[in-house]
Amino acid sequence: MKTIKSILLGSLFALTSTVNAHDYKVGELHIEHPWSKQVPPTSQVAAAFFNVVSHSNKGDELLSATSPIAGKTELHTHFHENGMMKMREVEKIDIPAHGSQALKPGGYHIMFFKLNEVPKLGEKFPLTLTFKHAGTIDLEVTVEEATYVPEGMKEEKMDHSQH
Ligand SMILES: [Cu+2]
Repeated sequence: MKTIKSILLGSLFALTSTVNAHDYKVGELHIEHPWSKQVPPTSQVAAAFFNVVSHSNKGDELLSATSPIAGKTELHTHFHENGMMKMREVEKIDIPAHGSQALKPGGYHIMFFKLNEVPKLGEKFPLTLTFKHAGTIDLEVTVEEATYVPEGMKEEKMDHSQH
């Protein structure tokens, strides 16, 4: 009975694009549900998030990201300064051996500038990631609602009005 229920649930999720989690594999890295937070149609910036799970014996590094939607794409982190949340570019994002690294609102993220097109809710857009050891992978980022909270972050309450 449990199996049937799972299958039914599975097909239900497959039909509903906005809650359809999708995973990618590059080398020994799994990239879980790349997503972007919906932004206003006039926005000049957007951000993308995902979880990276490593099954490798050695650490890796996310070195760069590119997307046709943006004139410029950077790896970013958030930090607190004088009670304000700010962000800055980082050279790389470490992926620990046999561990995971979450890109999420309020933490590491992919930042898109000079948008050629503003991604709309329910759409997907291409993103290319390059890792030091695992290499390069093309994936698709799903645009989620502004209120979307990823798995594993639902218990956290944080202000991430920027992204
Ligand atoms: Cu940023």
